[in-house]
Amino acid sequence: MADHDGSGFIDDKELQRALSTYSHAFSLRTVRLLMYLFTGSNIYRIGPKEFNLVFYSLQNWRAIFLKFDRDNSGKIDSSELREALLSLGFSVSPFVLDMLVSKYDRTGRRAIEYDNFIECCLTIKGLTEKFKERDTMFNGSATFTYDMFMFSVLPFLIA
Ligand SMILES: [Ca+2]
Repeated sequence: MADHDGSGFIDDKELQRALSTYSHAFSLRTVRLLMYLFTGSNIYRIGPKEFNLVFYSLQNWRAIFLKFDRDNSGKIDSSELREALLSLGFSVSPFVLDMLVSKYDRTGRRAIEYDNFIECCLTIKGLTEKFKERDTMFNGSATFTYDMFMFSVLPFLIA
């Protein structure tokens, strides 16, 4: 059903439509970020197997969102985000946490809505993985050439 044009693949707009009817509206940016993380490429096209993986991973993110929205406000504030990230194994400094809330809050109320929460977590997860690939001593420090750095970071900026 999600394969609207019957091509045998799901493109970014088809995925956006499929996921948005399920529970919430997703921005094309979040959808593309999901596709990038599941395919490792910037070709916005997935098959049935990846479609299932994306679908179930979103259910997982939804559960995390609901669990850490402690006050049931429908949004994740700074302390809720800190706990959610910690539970995922990401220990960010107060400075980074503050930057995340200002960047992903589109409401102006220092709180992050569902779609932006997913976008935020996917970005943190993806960037942390890129960093860890280079943190060979596991001491929180990594060496990048300029090129490697750009290759690691750019997909998250322009997904
Ligand atoms: Ca909340």
